[in-house]
Parts: sequence; C-alpha cells; structure tokens
Amino acid sequence: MTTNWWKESVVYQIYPRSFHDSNGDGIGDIKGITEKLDHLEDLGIDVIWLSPVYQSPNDDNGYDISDYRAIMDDFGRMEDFDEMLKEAHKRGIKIMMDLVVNHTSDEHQWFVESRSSKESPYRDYYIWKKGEDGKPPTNWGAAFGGSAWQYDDTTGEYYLHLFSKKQPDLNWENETVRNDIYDMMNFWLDKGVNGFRMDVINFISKDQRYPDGEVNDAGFGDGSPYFMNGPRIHESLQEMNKKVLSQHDTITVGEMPGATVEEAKLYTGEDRHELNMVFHFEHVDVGNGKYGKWTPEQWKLTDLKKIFSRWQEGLEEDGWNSLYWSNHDQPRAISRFGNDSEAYREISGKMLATCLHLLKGTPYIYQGEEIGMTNVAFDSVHDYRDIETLNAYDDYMNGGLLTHDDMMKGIHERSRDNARTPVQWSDDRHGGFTKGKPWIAVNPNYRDINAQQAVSDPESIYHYYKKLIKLRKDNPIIVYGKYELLLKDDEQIYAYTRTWEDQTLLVICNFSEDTPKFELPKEVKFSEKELCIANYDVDIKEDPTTFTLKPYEARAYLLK
Ligand code: TEU
Ligand code: CA
Repeated sequence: MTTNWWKESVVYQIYPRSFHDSNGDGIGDIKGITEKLDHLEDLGIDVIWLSPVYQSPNDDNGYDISDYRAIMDDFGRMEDFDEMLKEAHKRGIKIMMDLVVNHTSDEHQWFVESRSSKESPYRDYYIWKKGEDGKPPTNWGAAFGGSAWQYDDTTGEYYLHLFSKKQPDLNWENETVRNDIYDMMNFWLDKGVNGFRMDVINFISKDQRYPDGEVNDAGFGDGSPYFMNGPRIHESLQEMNKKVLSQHDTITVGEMPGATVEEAKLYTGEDRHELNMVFHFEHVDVGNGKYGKWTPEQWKLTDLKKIFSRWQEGLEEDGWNSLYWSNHDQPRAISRFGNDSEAYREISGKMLATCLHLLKGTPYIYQGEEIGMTNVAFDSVHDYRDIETLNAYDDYMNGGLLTHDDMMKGIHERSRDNARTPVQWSDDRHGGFTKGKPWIAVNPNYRDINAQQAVSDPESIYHYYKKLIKLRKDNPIIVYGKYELLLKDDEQIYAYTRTWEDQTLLVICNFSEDTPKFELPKEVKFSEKELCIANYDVDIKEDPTTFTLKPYEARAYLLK
C-alpha cells in the first residue's frame, strides 16, 4: 500500500536524553516522553522522530548501539516503550525510529565476537584490514578525530570506524549482516512503529579498493569520495525497500551528508523504491570557514536561497524534500539563521518557521524550536558533553590550529550541545526538565524562555507554530504547490510563490534587522487576496504589491 501521508505530515524530533526526565536521575527518558505527549498533540504534529533509544554505552549518546532490540537502561524498559507507542498512536501521532546501521557500538555482541578471532563467524560483520608498514590501511580521518582505523591487538588487524573508535562500521558487503539488519527492522515495524530516520545511510557502501584520500591540515586523508553515496548504495536501499519497507506503510528519511540534488533524485524518486526523502546538509553548512563549522563566517541570504531553490526545483517533478533548520547535531535555528537577541528572538523565530513550513516538503521541528529556544554559551569547555565538541577542542588545541578563544567562539556558535541542553518546560529549577541534577546544564535563559510561558501566551512562537501546522492541514497548496523564487538577488528578503490549481501562495520573509521595501514582481497577478499568517499585526486591507517590511517580518498571502 502506498499513500502520501508523509508528505502531508509535520515531524517533531525528540532527543530523549534532553527531553523530559520522569524519575529525577537527570536524564530524559521514555516515560518522560509519554508524560509530554499531550503537549505534542496540542501542537498538532503528526510524527515523532525519536533519536536512538536502544541499548548503548553512550559514547555518542545512543548513536553507538550495543543491542538493537533492547531499550537503553537510562531511558527505561521495553514496557515503557510499548506504552509510549500506544499512547502516541492513541493521539494520532506516529513514531519514526532512528536506525543507526552504518556502525554499531564496539560493545555490540557482533563486534565482541568479531574482534575475538579471525576465524569468528562474525569476523566479516565488520571491516578488518591489515596495516601497511605499521601504518593504517588508508590515510582516512574519522569524523570525531584521529584515524578512521583502529589497530586491535587480539588479531593484529585494523577495523574501520568513520566516527569514534567505539563505533565500528558494519560490513554491508556481507549478506548476513544485511539480513540481520532487515530482521531487526521488521522486529520494530511488527511492534507498530511507523518508519525510520536512517543515520548516515549514504555511508554504508564503501569503495572496495579503499584508496587514500586528499590530506587536510590535520594530516588525515578525506575518505568521503570513497564512502559517501558509494558504489552499491542504491542496490542496498532497493534491497531494503523490497525486503522490509515495501511490506509496511512507512515514512523514511535518509540522513545524507554530501548528498546532492542529483543523488537525492535517485534516493527519493517514486519509481526507484528506495526512500521517501533525505536530509541534505547544504543549507546548514553555509558560512563554514577554513576549519568547517568551527570557524564560522557570515553567510549570505542569496546563498541560502540558491540552495533551497535548487532543491525545491530539483525535486519538483519527482522525489520529495525534507525541510529543517535544526536537529540534535546543529545549533538552535534562531541563533543560527535568525536573531536571538531579546528584541528579535520570537519575531525571527516565527519568520524562520514561516519560511520553512511553506516550502514544498515535509517540515521537521526540533524539540524546543516551538518555544523559541536558543544557543547556549558555556564559559568552560568542561561544561560540554558532546564527543565531537570535546575531541575537536583537543585536536585543534593540540595541533595549534586555533586559539582557545577562536575555538570557544566556534563552539558557542556551532557545537551540537547547543541543541542538547534540556527542553525548558517551566521556570522551575532546571527548567522543569528534572528534579535531580541534569546530565548537561540547562540554558540559563529558561526563566524567560520555557514551554509554560509560551503555551500561556496566545501571541507566542508556540501558538504561531500551531497556526502554521493547522494551515498546512487546511491548504493542499502548502503540500503540493509548485515553488518559484522571487527577487533572487535580494540579500534581505526571501520571497517565493507556490502555485496550485487557480491559487498562488505568496510568502515574504525579511531575514534582516532592516526595513527593506518589498515590491511584488509584475508576473504575479491576482484579483483577490487573503492574509494567511503574519508575525506582526498587519492591516488586512494593505496591498501586498508594495510595502515596507519590519525587521524579520514574515507574511503569507493566498492570491487568486
Ligand atoms: O550524524 C552524521 C554526521 O555527519 C555528523 O558527523 C554530523 O554531521 C556532525 O555532527 C555535524 O558536525 C549522525 C548523527 O546525527 C550524529 O548524532 C551521530 O553522531 C553520527 O551520525 C554518528 O552516528
Ligand atoms: Ca530519567
């Protein structure tokens, strides 16, 4: 059975460790999620993407899985999961699981067996190679620092880990591995889960020649041309689709660093039978400097518009977009793309929401975004918990590549922990996230920014998100309308239209603190207009053909 409900849906991402703690141990958990389902039902979302809840030693907060069929002790038990699933479904909310199958934890039984001997039936579950002259098999660097190869004493060979050395890469060339994964997916689907967000799924197929990569400043080679969108990736996804996904009515999204529009057409094309949509990284990488995210530079709105427009147009006929500003790996949307000062936090947050949710694709809301949470700036690097942040700090300091101050600037702007401070539920101690000591400090601005406040204020960003979600339900043009960019070269205004049948949706967003003048291009003709949503009070009789925008103003009109 194929339906398009996932096109009409709004997805909300939960990062369980930071969502809500039900038992006071300082760690968010599954019961904590169940307790907050009413908040999500009220918001109006359709699907929860649940970051990993599987058994894990938490080297990378659950993205290192040691048992795919058990719940992490910190998060509760399988009964709690089943209860949460039941309660979500009761409210009409679907659950999309995180599927992390490029790698496992080194504490997964498969790897424990695999590393024990070259003769182990599990040896070939992972990627083992001999070194050359005491050096690793290739010069590739790992995402979280150091070489991508770890020497293992027991058998005198190296294993590949594209992320931390506690995240060994699975060998997707091995059919038994693939079938074990498919069985595990069916285990969760049979329980009633509704789909998967697939972690770095475009990394699973490695170029079997294992060539060296181009060397960077840190002295490691870039292996990505040999594992991103690799030689057998489409074959594997089609197999997975045939054996698992096509047997159920699912929502699927592949997380894909380095995916281009051309690749995405292949991953999401209707007749290709792979995935529904992908997460690309082009817009979240704007302004990356010499050392990528750690050396952020001013980004340009025209670059952002170019990226969004390329994806909108590229997938217009076939395939489907996912739309996101933030997730658990990215800074907070308002701090990154809007303005988190007191004067503009809410208004720019509403503008960003308008811009994103009215594009063509399935919108994703990251926990806390709906109440306008912002980046945190801890003074000390010791207050950070994220493996990527901590390792990068050490590497850049030890390598003498960046000063402490520069590195802290990068961390404040872009560390993954910006998204991982606990959700601010109220102005109670620790933002009402926990009655104990939180595993990572709560953003000190919780007294002003919290869900209780946002829910009680009808003008808040929370109620604006509710309105946007409702608008999507009432207007098929938001889901299906054809996208067209207006005012391409404007550095302050992002304006576009969506057209469907005899209607045009006109979206105008000011990304600046200035008050630029908007002039509707002559091609856009209409005789009737209706204001659908706006983040300032607007006189509904005002003519949308030409007017002056307020700072971070957003408006959407339905034209006929
Ligand atoms: O992220 C993939 C990925 O490419 C990350 O390295 C991400 O881009 C980076 O944090 C941005 O600087 C996925 C998960 O979303 C992430 O949380 C995991 O750490 C990673 O895979 C490994 O499983
Ligand atoms: Ca807990």
